[in-house]
Amino acid sequence: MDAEALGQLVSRIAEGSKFILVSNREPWLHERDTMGIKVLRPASGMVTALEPIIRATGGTWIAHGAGSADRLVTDHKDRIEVPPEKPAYVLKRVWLSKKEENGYYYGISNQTLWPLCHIVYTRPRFSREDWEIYRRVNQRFCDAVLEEAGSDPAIVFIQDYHLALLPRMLRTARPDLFLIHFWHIPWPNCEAFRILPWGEELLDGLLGNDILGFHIQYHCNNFMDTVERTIESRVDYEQFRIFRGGRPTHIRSFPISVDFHQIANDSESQRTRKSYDRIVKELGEGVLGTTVYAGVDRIDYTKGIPERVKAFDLMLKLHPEIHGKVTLLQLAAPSRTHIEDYRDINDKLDDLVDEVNWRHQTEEWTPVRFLRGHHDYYTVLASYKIADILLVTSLHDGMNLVAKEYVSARKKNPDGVLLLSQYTGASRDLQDALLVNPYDIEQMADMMYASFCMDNSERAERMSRMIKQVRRNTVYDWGAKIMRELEKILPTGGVR
Ligand code: ADQ
Repeated sequence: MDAEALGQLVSRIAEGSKFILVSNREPWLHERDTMGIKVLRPASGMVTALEPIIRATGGTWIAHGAGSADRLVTDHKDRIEVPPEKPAYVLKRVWLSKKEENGYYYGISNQTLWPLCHIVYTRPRFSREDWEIYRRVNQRFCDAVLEEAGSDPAIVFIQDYHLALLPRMLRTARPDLFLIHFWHIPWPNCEAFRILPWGEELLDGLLGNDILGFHIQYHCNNFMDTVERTIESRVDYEQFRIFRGGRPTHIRSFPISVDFHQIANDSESQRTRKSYDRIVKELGEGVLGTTVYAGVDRIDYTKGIPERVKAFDLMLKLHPEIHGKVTLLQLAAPSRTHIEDYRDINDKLDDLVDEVNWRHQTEEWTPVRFLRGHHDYYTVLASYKIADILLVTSLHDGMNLVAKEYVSARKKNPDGVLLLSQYTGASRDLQDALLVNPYDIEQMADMMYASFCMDNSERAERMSRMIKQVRRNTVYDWGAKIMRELEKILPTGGVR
């Protein structure tokens, strides 16, 4: 399945009705800078996955306009055509006040639902005022979708935990719409979920959907159990659907992926080569003579970044013979820095990296190189080329696209080891990775050392099998699987 085939599939299924994608995060931000206005792509797994699909299908993407120059470039209906270099779809922006952004995005989305669903021992915060704002903002998104749909039939594809109440709002206003929702983060077990004071309202919101998707079956099972124990409904375990108010919501797993061929090609491009040379220059040529362990993450307490630095430190303590022969390169994009837990982990990481470097470094060798920042796409690809071993050590992660991007970037040269947390959705798909429990620092240090020692043929065999896996299951296959599921539940004759 490629972009074109997916585009054709969606057009056939949608039969001329509108295709509307809704998410909190916008795929392109316009920011003011000293030179005028610059356009940015956010570091977000959700955007990375969805952009190729909407490019293929056309339609409208509705999202929060968060850039400082966003209003300057949109028309009177808050719309702009994107991507900037080759417009393929419309971006419609929803404007939020600072107070709304605080209550809805920094409050409920990222201090309540994010920690509640990830279960990494960061306590969720509950504020009734924020919940009211969350509800109001969901209504704003609802208004924007209704305006965009007009009176036409439409398929609305909703993203993530920021918009849990939107499906019920849309279902009430327009019972004829087809609603699909993809939840990009884990769904917790019922015991973890039941502390949410607004659990019933949230579930009712999600049960407005026709299809609700998660990355893995385990999250589907958790969702079914949560509904059964929390809210009045009929839960059908045989067909994995839930009836509330007559119409069923189909619960399905759709493991997300990446644009394999695009990443494989771009990894061999001149721009990636240039970024590669720039990183090597910045780090010093000497780094290429070492085995490079790399991490590429948003700085988030779920990603297990301090844990991997500690494991690297322990490996150096246990194996002095590899001093000077290994480097840990971490690309780390600051994220959600208005939230205290995120500021804490930033500070903690600085201290930890200083401490580890202080303990082991010599005049010629700095073991940990920490490149803080939102790096551009080609720099991320270049870091995959540099990485002999890629570290994905999330404490919990819905899928984790970084793991699949690394594998794609290795197509031309099937070499390199993927060390992967067993608590990522990706660990179900990439069985040739070395799986680790990131809470167990000692085991992780052992596995890091085992990666260092792995012989060439085993590395190549494992990587080749993972390349095959990702090539057969790209983001277009993910989109197609969702669309085929929609086709199954449509009345004969399509959306109309
Ligand atoms: P995220 O938590 O954002 O996604 P992930 O899937 O790893 O996590 O995607 C991160 C994206 O940002 C990747 O495309 C990566 O290349 C990019 N990125 C990371 N660090 C960067 C940096 N320093 N500079 C620039 N770019 C960087 C959420 C869920 C995941 C799920 C995705 C998609 O938490 O579990 O896989 O959505 O569903």
